[in-house]
Amino acid sequence: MESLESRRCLATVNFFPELGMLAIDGDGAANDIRIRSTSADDVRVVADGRDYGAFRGIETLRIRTAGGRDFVDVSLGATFPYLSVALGQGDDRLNVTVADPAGADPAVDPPEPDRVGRIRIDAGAGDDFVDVNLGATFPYLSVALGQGDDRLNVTVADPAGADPAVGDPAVDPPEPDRVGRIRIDAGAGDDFVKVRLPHDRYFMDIDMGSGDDVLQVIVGDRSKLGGGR
Ligand SMILES: [Ca+2]
Ligand SMILES: [Ca+2]
Repeated sequence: MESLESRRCLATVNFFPELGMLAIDGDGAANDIRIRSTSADDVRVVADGRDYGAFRGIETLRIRTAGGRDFVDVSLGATFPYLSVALGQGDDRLNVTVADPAGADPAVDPPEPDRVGRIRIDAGAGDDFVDVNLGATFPYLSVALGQGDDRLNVTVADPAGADPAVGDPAVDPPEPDRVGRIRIDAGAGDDFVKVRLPHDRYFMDIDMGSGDDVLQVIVGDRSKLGGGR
């Protein structure tokens, strides 16, 4: 009987073409959501073991896993502007990887609105583990870890091609849309937050909240840092 109960755990996947929104809603049990771009436009969804195939024309991807110990893995090659993940209660695990578009050179191809840009993560209550790996041209990341002893890793890749941190300002003037913004609210609990950035041209707003917290911010891992603007 118990195995029957657990097999009932099934996320709901709805695509609203008029809104360009793909909404994935978990239930109170442990959901397993895996999302992967299969080409420049297609996003494939596997939820609780069921393959929903590929979706095209997504502008907003909204994932809500509700209670339970949920696992969410999102790996994208940058195809739409808005990603929102709410993990709800429970000790959840979230991996988000958003690569820069293939061959993207931020000096030649500034970020365009048709790529993954704004990312909002709300881990909710529970001891959550959130791992975020971003390409260098993302514009906005907001993470709220909520209550619980949470762990967050954020890594931003080195820019492909010309490095805006060391570019020639005369040829390649700094532009606001090349600088990402990162907001982190760690909430209550004993949290561990680690942020790795390739250069210092990101706006950072970090509130560790109450609890016995650890914050590590590593800017640049090579001596090229400080190459001037
Ligand atoms: Ca759930
Ligand atoms: Ca949670």
